[in-house]
Amino acid sequence: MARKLAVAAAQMGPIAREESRQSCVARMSEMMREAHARGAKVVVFPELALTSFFPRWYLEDEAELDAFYETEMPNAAARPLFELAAELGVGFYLGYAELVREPGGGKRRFNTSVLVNGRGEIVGKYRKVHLPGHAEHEPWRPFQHLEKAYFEPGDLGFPVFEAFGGRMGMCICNDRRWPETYRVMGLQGVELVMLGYNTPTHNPPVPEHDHLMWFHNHLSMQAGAYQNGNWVVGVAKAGREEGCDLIGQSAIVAPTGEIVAMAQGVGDEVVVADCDLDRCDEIRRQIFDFALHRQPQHYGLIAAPKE
Ligand code: CDT
Repeated sequence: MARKLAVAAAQMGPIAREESRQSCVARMSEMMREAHARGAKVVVFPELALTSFFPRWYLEDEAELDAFYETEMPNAAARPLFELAAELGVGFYLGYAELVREPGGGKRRFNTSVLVNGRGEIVGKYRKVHLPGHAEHEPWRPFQHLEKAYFEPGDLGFPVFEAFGGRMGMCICNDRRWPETYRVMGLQGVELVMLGYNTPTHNPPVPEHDHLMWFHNHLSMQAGAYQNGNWVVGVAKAGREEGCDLIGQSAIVAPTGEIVAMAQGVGDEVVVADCDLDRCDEIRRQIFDFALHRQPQHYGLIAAPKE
């Protein structure tokens, strides 16, 4: 019998700098209700879904920066989403900025996602490994991409989690462009990779690639799905956010690399697809049988430390 999991990609339109977390959670709750009504068992929300994409701003005031982070999850603002999940029996993936206060007074900052089950319990956590952008203020840019200043690389690796009747994995935005992301989870038998993203349509260092942003988005996710034989659910925060255009194109990609469902616009939008987790075997057995065909003795450079 096929292991079909109905998954919803819950794309979000822009979040204004002044928009409250309560408002974001209300928007997500409405989409969760729609996803549930359409049969979904798990809902994937974007990266940094509780705030505007604040790495676009150079923030010198630490208190101003801290205000974009969550120090616990669920917290008061997010709890209604967790409660709704439990009420409906629907799980979700949620991206947010995480601030960890250390005993000595230090602060650690991560770009984080959690996987929540249909009882409203956190069953998995991931911290973004590949942080794009720059660490210093670069005033020549029309907008900043200060993820390297505002986060440290994730320290949890790429774990996979038994949930929703299968093996679930997570990554975040820029991670989706890196083959290692999917392969490390593929080697753990991941069947469905969830990810959220905020991708500007304009990349200031290489504007000649601007017309390729949509192509590269799908190229990365389709390659990650096919080359490892897993489903990929990629969900955008999209549209014109504080004057910065973000791509949409939230998509559900089959292990064959085919896009089976895609958002039509750049606003709040729910896309649902039945993902048969057993289809991973089509690729894993017939094309990329890791046990039979991989030749890791030739792959040493991939995992060698950086020079
Ligand atoms: N949020 C995030 O990681 N955004 C980056 C922008 C890089 S520009 C090519 C992304 O990979 O989409």
